[in-house]
Amino acid sequence: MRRRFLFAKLVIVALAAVLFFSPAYAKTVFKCGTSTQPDHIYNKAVEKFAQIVKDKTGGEVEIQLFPAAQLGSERDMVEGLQLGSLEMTLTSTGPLGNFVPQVKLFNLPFLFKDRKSCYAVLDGKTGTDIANLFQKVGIRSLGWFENGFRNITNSKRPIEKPADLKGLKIRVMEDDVFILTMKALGASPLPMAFGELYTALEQKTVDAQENPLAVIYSSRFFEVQKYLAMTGHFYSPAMLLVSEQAWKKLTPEQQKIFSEAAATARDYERKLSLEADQNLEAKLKEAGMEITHPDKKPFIEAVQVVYQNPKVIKAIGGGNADEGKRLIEAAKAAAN
Ligand code: EAX
Repeated sequence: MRRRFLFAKLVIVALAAVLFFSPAYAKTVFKCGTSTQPDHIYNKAVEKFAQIVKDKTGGEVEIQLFPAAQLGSERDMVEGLQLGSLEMTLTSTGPLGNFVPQVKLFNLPFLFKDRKSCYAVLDGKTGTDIANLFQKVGIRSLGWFENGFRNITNSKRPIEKPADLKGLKIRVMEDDVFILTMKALGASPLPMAFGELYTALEQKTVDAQENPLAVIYSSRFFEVQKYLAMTGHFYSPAMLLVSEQAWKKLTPEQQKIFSEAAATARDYERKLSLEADQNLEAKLKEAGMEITHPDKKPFIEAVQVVYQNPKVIKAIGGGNADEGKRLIEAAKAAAN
């Protein structure tokens, strides 16, 4: 009798041990960092992604969101993915050209005329081929999300034409395509991490910055910038990225869930981004901003030099100028 009891006890202990150590029950926790404030569309998208992953994996995989550059700048976070010290990030393309130069294609000014043409190129062959290049640098792309069309704010004067930008110190993201574009428009660009931007505007280290309305609003730049010009000069995509080291820890089934959840979260975020563009102009006006709608033609003409810059063309081609030209022409054709 006693022996049988002991046997039953052993079976229970053994079963518990199997359950505890089996990978199916070991909970996987991934951190996902972003640079923007908690109520920005990036974070709503990551929350959506996390919820789908949690539901579909039966709680086996948990995604923890860290917004507002708590885990570092966008560049720091992408480096963290390579090192394996961070599992995920949703980032603008600002720092990405330093890892995969072909991404600079999507940093070109006035490349896309509307959202439809953006999505056609990003979700089509060109965008998919470029996204796949991240695997060569230890990163897995889960697709193109959206930051949005960027507009210029400043504390000095209303902007109606490129000449109004003359001499304005404008913060740009850390990529030469952004620097060259602002120089071509006559402004004085200063690359800087996003996390330092509010203070730099407040202390007048810079006069101006440029971002989509969703960022301008959620980061409360209207408190330190009087003028907003709806230039839409860059379409700024975003990418949901996973460290290759973290990706390999997932089962094939979990990887499939990640890819599907990312597609749903992407569509959701693009919808929020469109709504932000439709609603936030009025809110920023209410918050005291003076808004102008410049004629885009002289801006488009002024930035053509960026398209002709040999360094930019070569980088876009991954070191090959002919390939760079081909990619630019293909994107332009698809975008119009
Ligand atoms: O990704 O750095 C920037 O201006 C970005 O638009 C922002 O961090 C969102």
